[in-house]
Amino acid sequence: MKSAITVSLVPESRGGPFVFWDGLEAAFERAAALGFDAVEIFPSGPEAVEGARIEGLRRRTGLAVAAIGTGAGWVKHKLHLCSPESAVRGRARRFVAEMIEVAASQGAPAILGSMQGRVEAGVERAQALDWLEEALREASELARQAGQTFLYEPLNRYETNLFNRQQEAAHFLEERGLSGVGILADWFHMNLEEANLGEALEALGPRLGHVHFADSNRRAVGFGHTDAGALWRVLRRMGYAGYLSAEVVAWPSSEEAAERTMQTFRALQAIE
Ligand code: LER
Ligand code: MN
Repeated sequence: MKSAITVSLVPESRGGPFVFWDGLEAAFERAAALGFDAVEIFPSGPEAVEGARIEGLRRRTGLAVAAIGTGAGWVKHKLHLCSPESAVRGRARRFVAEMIEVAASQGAPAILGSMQGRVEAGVERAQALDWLEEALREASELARQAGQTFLYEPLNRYETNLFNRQQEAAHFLEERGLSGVGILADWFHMNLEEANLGEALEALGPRLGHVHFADSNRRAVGFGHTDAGALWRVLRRMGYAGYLSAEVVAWPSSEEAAERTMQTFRALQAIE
């Protein structure tokens, strides 16, 4: 398993679950110094992750880009894929498509988190799920053409009413034949929604594409009460070889959250 740490480039997401806030360069450098394998980026839009600058940082530090979040489409522009307004859904789909392309150019998958939206008042659930299916099909096809998977993240009940539990999302993807979509299991959301985190992870099998590595309180793993050792054993048994990416609040500071994450990661790696 590989380690990653998040950086937000979106001032409007201040206070959100991201470790680094002071730009790409500082994030890559601190992550490299602490021994992380990769950085996960939450950018304001496709232009923020284009081209030579990130390639230069990747080369200089030897780090990869683990994944790129699309949530700024919601945070900044209030776009989402299940909006009752077709023009908003269209803009949301274009935003996601552009993010998939820039992510793929950095060798990374894009994530559908907040941009999935919700079943809005006055919309039938079946209709919203059809919109979600259509958007996931388009996104995963684009990602496939670019040699990537596309990641779908079930969120807790306070953030969406689409799918809150891992198995509900996995069944939906299965039933709709969305084989190019991987699931992003965020341990913070899981802690709120799952009866048993280990069983929920294990049931995902090869669908599991990425992990948001967060403790029960959304602080760095080691600062809450999630049994990380038990989950690590489950992931190892599953043969999971992807990222554990720290999407956590910068508590008590960015530096201490990053250090604690790496300390925990090393301790997990040492488990027999
Ligand atoms: C939001 O709560 C979250 O977990 C992000 O990864 C999705 O944008
Ligand atoms: Mn997450």
